[in-house]
Amino acid sequence: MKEVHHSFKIGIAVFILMWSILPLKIEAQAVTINSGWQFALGEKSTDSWETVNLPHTWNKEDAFDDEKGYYRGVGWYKKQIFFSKEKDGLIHYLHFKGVNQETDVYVNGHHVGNHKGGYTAFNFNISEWINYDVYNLIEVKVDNSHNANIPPLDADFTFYGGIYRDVQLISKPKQHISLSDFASYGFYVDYYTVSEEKAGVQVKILIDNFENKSVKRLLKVAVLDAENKELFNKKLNFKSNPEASEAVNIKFSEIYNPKLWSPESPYLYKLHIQLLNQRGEILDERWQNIACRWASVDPDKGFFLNGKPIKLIGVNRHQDYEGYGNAVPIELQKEDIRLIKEMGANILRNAHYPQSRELYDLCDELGILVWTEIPIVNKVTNTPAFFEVCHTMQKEHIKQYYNYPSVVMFGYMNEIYLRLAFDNKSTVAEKENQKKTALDLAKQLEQLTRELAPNHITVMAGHLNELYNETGISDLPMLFGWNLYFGWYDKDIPDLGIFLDEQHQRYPNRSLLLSEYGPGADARIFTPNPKKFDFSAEYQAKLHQSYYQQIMDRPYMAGMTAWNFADFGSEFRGDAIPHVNQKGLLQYDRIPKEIYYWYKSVLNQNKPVIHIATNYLDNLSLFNKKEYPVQIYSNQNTAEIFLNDEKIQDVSFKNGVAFLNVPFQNGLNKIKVISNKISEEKTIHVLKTDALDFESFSRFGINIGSHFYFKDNTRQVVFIPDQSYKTGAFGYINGAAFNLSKDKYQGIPYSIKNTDLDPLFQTMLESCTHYKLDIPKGQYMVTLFFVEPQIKPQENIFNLNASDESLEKSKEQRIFSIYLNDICIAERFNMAEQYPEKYGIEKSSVINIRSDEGLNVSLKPIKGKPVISGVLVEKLN
Ligand code: GCB
Repeated sequence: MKEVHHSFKIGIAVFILMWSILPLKIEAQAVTINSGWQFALGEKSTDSWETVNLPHTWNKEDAFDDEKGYYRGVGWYKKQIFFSKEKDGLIHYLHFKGVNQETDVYVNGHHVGNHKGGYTAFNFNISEWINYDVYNLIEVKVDNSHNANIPPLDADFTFYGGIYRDVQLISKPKQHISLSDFASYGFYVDYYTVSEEKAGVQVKILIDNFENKSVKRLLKVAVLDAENKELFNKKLNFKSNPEASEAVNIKFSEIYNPKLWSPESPYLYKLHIQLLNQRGEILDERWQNIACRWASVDPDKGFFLNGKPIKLIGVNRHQDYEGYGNAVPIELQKEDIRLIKEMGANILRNAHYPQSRELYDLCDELGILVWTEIPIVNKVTNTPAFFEVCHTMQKEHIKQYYNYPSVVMFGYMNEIYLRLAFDNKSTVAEKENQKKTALDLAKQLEQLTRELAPNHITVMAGHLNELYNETGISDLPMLFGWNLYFGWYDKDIPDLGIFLDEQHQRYPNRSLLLSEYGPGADARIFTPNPKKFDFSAEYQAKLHQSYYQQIMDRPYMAGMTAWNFADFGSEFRGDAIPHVNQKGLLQYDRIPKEIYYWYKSVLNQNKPVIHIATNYLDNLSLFNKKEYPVQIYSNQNTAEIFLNDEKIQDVSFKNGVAFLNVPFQNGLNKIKVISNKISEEKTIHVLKTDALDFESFSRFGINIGSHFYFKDNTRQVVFIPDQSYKTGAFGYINGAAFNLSKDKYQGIPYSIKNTDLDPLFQTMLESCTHYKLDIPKGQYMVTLFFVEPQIKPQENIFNLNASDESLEKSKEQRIFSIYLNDICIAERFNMAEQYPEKYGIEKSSVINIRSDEGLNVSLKPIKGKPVISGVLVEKLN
């Protein structure tokens, strides 16, 4: 079809003819075809087809198992669809909302199209291949192999393959609102003026005519308010040229004193477009939220909405979900957006790719500003093909997401120099080439974005590296986001402000946002002495609370978006839960971590909030300790604290939090917090003891070589932190905590196979030959936990610094014999030899303690230094 794209200016003389009679509607035009697909992994010649429903991915299991890697290759889907004779004469499209990552579609054996890129929608016109009154075979080949010409090439998230969003069959009369402009909705809404006094809406509508003759048509376009009251309408008669795609521009007069859209008051107007034929039948129609708002950034004063400064505080979001991979039912995903709103966030960065369009609709409705971007992450390929895919992807992205009032920022790159910064193989010339390639692509995409979306803010995010300044890439977008992990991958928490001030001073014309920050946290880990890289709930709280204050103190910062809303899949990671990046404010299954409630209490000023942050503390063991520090989150000023109905303290809240040491009692503890408007009560079980007497408890676990508590949810045991031996207690006689890198992380940041107790194994004591527990006479089951820390360190750019020498030492053997008192339970124990990888090894033995000798664990070295990760003692008799 030829593209005409000239525009009709409608004159004042809008003539109303016979079309004003009540319109009839052409039958349902878009049908979701998610159910009953046949699926085969690998080539389609196979006999093993299974029936699946969409959304679907083939990686929801293998991206989380103990085997390294996940299937990246081809998968086939097929389905038979019946087209009745009445459908002849319509134009049929297959609409794919998201397929990762390269798709080829065949209808009755004919190749109808190819699409590259896993996160934008696409349409194929399949009309010419359809047969009527019979079944038609639709076959879809999907490939998620690494492809040097399709971004993302490399990133910290799992590239699940499959048709993971809905598929629709759309059948339209021969004249319809275009579905061929990069799978946009076929119209683009703009505001020729927008202020508190007045807002003027205009819309460009693309009409496709598939007939080989010119036809007369009527467009009816209306602007309605939130109560569906029509404010304006325009009717335009026009003639569609044969086989042409044409643009119609419609401009409405101004809305005076418009209700402005903002996160506090997300007032939405609506646009209604109808295309009618001469008989008054509706050929096509669209509804769209529209809103009166304008946004800008200022290098000194931050972000402005509707002319007023607002601090952007929110989250990044990945689309995957525990148990589903990326094939997540849309209703579950919408829940995320509601949780983001409920937390009090006013911005969402959809990192690192465009997400389901339904979610942007919800952001419009709820009042969440959106930064949306395409997945050009970590590195680029210097080929024309890669550049072309990037251009097309950004065109699809902008055109598909252009109309959402919530979308104020369009981005196109994340940490594009990450790989380069860690590259110690390329020559100087090759590195210069890589710098230039990324810069060239960024310039092109910046220009493209400004052309296609002149009223949006362009954005990009970079990591902590001078390369962004040196190349000038950070000065291209209107707003530059720093992804900063001070207190995690880099230096310390207070270094954030120092770095930002220095940047602001050096680059006074650059607008800045903190686009990522946050530590990993696991609800099974807690400690009164939180440390970098320990994954404790307390460290997460400490970092977020400080970062928030540092950003609030700096008016030039446009805002901050936490990394990440929820934990997400990243196959190669060795966090406390392997294959999952655990920097979420919520767990992968969307159970909120305590920090979510803290944000709620600082951001949500409308409703009173009180939250006792003890969810992770249940089953706390206190050995020889009087109290444990607890945080209470609230947006109130003060509160009274009661423990088991006795008042213990008055507290006042600063930065949304009050800290108090709770003198827990052995057994059940009821904490109650009352402020004048609101109260909360929590009950937690505590095992409190000053002796290993096994009187009020029958099991005792120690997280050897570590400063944190670790909760084993299966056994319902909390392993307590380690200590040096004290008479009447427990501890190591000798040895020191093992760390692969001194200041970077605790223990070994790797997935431990064959166990879910990764954090217990990941931290350990080295060179300990004697470990002692003063337990009374009796019979016990003693379980010791071991892992060999130095087998096959995997390359993991997000956890490791390439220059770490310790990583080069592979297969360092250690051989030792293990004794419980004088009984040898393992002779010449050699993990490197017995297990090819990092296996979590548990050794259980029954032992009778007959005197006051207690339990002595001896690790007698034969070669190298012995290691041990934990001990669990269970009283039998
Ligand atoms: C980043 C990346 C993000 C990672 C994150 C992390 O800076 O932009 O994709 O997931 O760091 O957790 O390391």
